[in-house]
Amino acid sequence: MIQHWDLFLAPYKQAIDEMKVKLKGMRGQFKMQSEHSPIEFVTGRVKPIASILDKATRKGISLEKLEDEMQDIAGVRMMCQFVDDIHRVVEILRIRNDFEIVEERDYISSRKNSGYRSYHVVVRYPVQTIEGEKKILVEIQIRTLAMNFWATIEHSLNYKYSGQFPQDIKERLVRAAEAAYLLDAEMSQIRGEIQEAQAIFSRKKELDSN
Ligand code: 0O2
Repeated sequence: MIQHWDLFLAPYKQAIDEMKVKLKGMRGQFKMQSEHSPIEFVTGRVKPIASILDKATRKGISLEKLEDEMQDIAGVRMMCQFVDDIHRVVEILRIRNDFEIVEERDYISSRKNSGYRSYHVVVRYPVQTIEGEKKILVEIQIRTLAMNFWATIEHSLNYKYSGQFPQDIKERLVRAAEAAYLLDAEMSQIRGEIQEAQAIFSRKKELDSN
């Protein structure tokens, strides 16, 4: 069984490794042009087997249909400083031709009831294997640092309480999501100031290292 999973998950791992290199590369290109990078950092993971099985049961997906019906076995996260950066990143993803966009889910314009905000882009990414090309579904989640902070904390609590939050925790999480929303809004208001400071700081670092 383990061997079967290793074989099944190998192209997903390959897709994540390749996409991380490519998407991190975009950050380097912005830096090279001394432009603000809309991408702060990129992470990726293959969903653990236990979570795949859990989700398959929850959503009634048979194991034979995992490949076509579970869109986030391979997941990439792109973190941005500002909400506007998310839209810039999505536009850049739309013009790339190394994958095909299958679906977009905008949980920023309409957040989930939990308070979750993020922009999801599901893509079909081709990996080259010794048996030929294989197209893999990858879910790219694009979010601000504040959205990521909230989602990471909520995810751990969700695990702790198996999704059954006590009422007070649920309310606090919704309030924390509102605070994260306000933080993003405030940061967007002073975006010009922040970027000017960051440009001065990176020029100074460059001068110091010469
Ligand atoms: P993990 O551990 O991140 O892999 P569903 O799973 O039913 O909510 P669906 O149809 O798979 O939804 O698509 P969706 O909601 O676009 O993407 C699911 C993924 O988005 C989740 O994966 C999380 O990563 C993230 N997500 C969605 N809603 C929430 C939320 O309320 N809180 C947090 N913290 N993350 C969320 P998994 O499989 O849940 O988990």
